[in-house]
Amino acid sequence: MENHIIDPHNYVAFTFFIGTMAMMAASVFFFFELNNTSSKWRTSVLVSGLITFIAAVHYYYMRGYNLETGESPTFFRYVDWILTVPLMCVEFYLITKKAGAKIALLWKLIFASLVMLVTGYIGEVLDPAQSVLWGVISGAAYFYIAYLIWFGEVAKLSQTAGPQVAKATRILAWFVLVGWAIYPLGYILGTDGGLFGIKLVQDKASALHAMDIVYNIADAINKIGFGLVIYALSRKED
Ligand SMILES: *C/C=C(C)/C=C/C=C(C)/C=C/C1=C(C)CCCC1(C)C
Repeated sequence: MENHIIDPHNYVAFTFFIGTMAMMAASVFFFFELNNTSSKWRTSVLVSGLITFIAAVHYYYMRGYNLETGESPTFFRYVDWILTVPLMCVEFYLITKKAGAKIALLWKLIFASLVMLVTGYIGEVLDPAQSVLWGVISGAAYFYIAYLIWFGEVAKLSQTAGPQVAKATRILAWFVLVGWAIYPLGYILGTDGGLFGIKLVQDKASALHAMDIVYNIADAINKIGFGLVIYALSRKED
């Protein structure tokens, strides 16, 4: 059992703590703002709040788990992602729906995100000896999602949904391309296979610490930032 007090040099515990606080604050913000959101955008802002709320609950748990065991809460990390990433797909569907997005597009995005996350979990936990292979499969699903958003159906529909939706979709596309790309970096740092056999951090404990810090930073950027883009869109267009 480790100490229950966060050492200021324990960046893993600290980022879990600050992550919890940030997700909680963001949820309160999105939920309270629902009252002054036009009915057209209310569901989208609600989903932004659900994403940060689900993360807040997981972060609260993961923070305690990490503090008590000193270990990486990988299982709950993936439970969080498997709930929140499909909700981000719902956001893309909702903002392009007015331009005619079909439910099939939503299922495509959700299916690809499940493939991305399940194969990532297999590589981290169930078959770590093949972490490079599973990482590549997960990466392919990730690129498919990025493709749909940058050049595929999401991009095309957003062009016909008015200038504000087009602009917001472009910003969200950058989140997916750059913000989401932070996660494979965490995976490369934390798994034994490293970057096609090259291990960036040799010591296993340090590698896992680096992975947790990278994932925690990525979550804050992607969940709160993503929600704020939707929020900003809801203010510009009614
Ligand atoms: C709120 C949580 C989010 C936006 C999580 C996103 C997670 C990813 C984009 C994870 C991607 C991965 C790869 C592309 C390859 C290696 C394995 C993963 C699962 C870390």
